Amino acid sequence: MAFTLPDLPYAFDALEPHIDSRTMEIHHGKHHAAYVAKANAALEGTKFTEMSVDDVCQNLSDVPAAKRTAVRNNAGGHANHSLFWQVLASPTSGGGGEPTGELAIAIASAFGSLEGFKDKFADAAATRFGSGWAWLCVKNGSLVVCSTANQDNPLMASAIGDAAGCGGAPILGLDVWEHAYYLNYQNRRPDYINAFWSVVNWSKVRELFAQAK
Ligand code: MN3
Repeated sequence: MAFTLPDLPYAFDALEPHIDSRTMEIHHGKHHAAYVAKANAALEGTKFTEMSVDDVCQNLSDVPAAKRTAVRNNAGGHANHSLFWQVLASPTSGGGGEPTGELAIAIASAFGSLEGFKDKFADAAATRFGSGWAWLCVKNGSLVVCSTANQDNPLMASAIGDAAGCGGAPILGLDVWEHAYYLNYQNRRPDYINAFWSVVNWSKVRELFAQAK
């Protein structure tokens, strides 16, 4: 089965004023849709169309060499954006606030405090040169922060090594490509990163943490 563009789990304007409606519309309907179409084109006629996109990323080294770069970029883009939409929520529907439960305990254990985690994650996002992502991952049962370039992600680690960041399982991601924020924030990436905390869907991150552990 070919990949399909997942619906956004909220309206385009749900994340206003932190992430604007027009950005969401273009980001989901044009950028993410293009990754899906190009991943499908690259994988057409291969066994990889039977896998989940996360499994394709984890098995990237098995993809025929001639297709691997296209799959890295576009299956990566599909996987990354599919996670990204899920870990965001409207501030009026549970977005923002603080993590709870075992996730809160694990964050305090790994980073000293929630603020310690936010500083580390924001630093990874701000210092990623050019386009890429910041991640919170579960690795060997613990939480780690890393970042990757372009549409790479930590699931690709066995195929692309250090370029995949920490090699853990991502449970929170932040897109720092300019297409994710430029309409509203122009060159002010730190302002976008700061606004992100107002729309994080911590209950979803908590669920992904429980699955990944
Ligand atoms: Mn993007």
